[in-house]
Amino acid sequence: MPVGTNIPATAVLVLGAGPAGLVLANLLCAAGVDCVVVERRGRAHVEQRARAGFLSPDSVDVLRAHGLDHGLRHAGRTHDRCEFRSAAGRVELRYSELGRGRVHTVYPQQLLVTDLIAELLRRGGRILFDTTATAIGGLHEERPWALLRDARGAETRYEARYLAGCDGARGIARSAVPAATAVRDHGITWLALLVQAPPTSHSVLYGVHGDGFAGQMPRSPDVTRYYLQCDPAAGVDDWDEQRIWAELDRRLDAPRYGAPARGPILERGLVRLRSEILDPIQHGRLLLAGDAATSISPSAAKGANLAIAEARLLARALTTAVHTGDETALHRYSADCLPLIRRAQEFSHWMIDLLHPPAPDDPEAAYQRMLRSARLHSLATSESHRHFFADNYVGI
Ligand code: RFL
Repeated sequence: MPVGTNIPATAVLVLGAGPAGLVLANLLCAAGVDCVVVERRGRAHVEQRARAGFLSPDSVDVLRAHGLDHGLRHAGRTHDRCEFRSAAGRVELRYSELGRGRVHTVYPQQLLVTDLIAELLRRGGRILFDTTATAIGGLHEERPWALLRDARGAETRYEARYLAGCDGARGIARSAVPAATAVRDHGITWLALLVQAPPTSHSVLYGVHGDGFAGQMPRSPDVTRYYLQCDPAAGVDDWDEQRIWAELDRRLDAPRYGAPARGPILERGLVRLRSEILDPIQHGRLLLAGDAATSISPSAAKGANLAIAEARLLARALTTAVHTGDETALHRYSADCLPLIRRAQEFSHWMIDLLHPPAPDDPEAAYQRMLRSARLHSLATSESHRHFFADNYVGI
């Protein structure tokens, strides 16, 4: 805390209480680095926001090593297989038997966020809920700052030695980094559904259908996520329940393999597949992590895992900088993260190409379809392709 000033201050001001911000703050707190998390939403909202569910072994290792795996140990379920269904039949990959034999742990993101908040508060960390960072500045000065507006509209200037931009793909932090951006709008939209029903299969199901992708991912013993590729111009209301179940049945080939489990639809939303990568992911004393640093399509379940990996690297670099004044690791942060981000992007893109049919007006549609079936054939028949898949799917 600064002496002789009314301006509140901390060593690290973390913008955003998603997986990136909360893992970072927990690690900083455990290392004795003073930090404050600012979250524009209320606690109940972030603790109920259902998104990702698949944690990589690396993410689980980070959480375990830092005492953040209590809930995960009790309610997380290991998951080791996925299945592609297409007109050519089905290809099952048990990745516990492939690559390095590693598996996913299924643990819904909202439960992880709930655990991380509880643990941070237990460690004495501070979170300002219902508080929005409306501006940031002083990034090249000793004391960068953020302007914070609370739920009543009162504004406070908050200072820190470093700002961590963990405020997601639409936050304010990324726009303050004058980075080169590489962007791809895939022109693909998914209808994302959360359904009160147990998953029908032990596998993640990928329906590789000529009319569009359909997916089924387990979330908990009685909740399943479904995805349906839909017309990018469509709205959520264009899909009534009858149409949703009919399309899931068709694209996941219910006549051959059985119908996906039905149940009340708890939540529905649209996800536009868009990828963006910033380079660098830091500017002065502002450092980005998670979706703020890179937007990645959910096709390969990499977003939350990247967020955790970056938070770990950032926590280490910030701890050294705050405790010793040595900023060497901090200056290298972006260069350390980018190879990881690029690999995750590349594999997600590989998945996007595999899962989605070419656009109807694509003059090279026939060629694209041929590539898709060759890729599926390789996964069915080539041991090295199966290992490549397992390594990238579970790893990175
Ligand atoms: P988050 O989780 O978006 O958190 C950012 C937080 O910042 C807050 N915020 C602000 N706070 C203060 N001031 C401001 N100005 C602020 N602006 C924003 C927000 O309220 C929010 O709480 O980002 P973070 O921490 O980087 O975590 C990233 C992950 O949430 C994201 O990558 C994943 O959810 C992506 N994702 C998946 N990732 C996986 O690894 N596996 C999956 O299976 C998976 N499935 C998914 C997904 C994302 C989805 N959607 C809807 C985006 C499924 C879906 C449907």
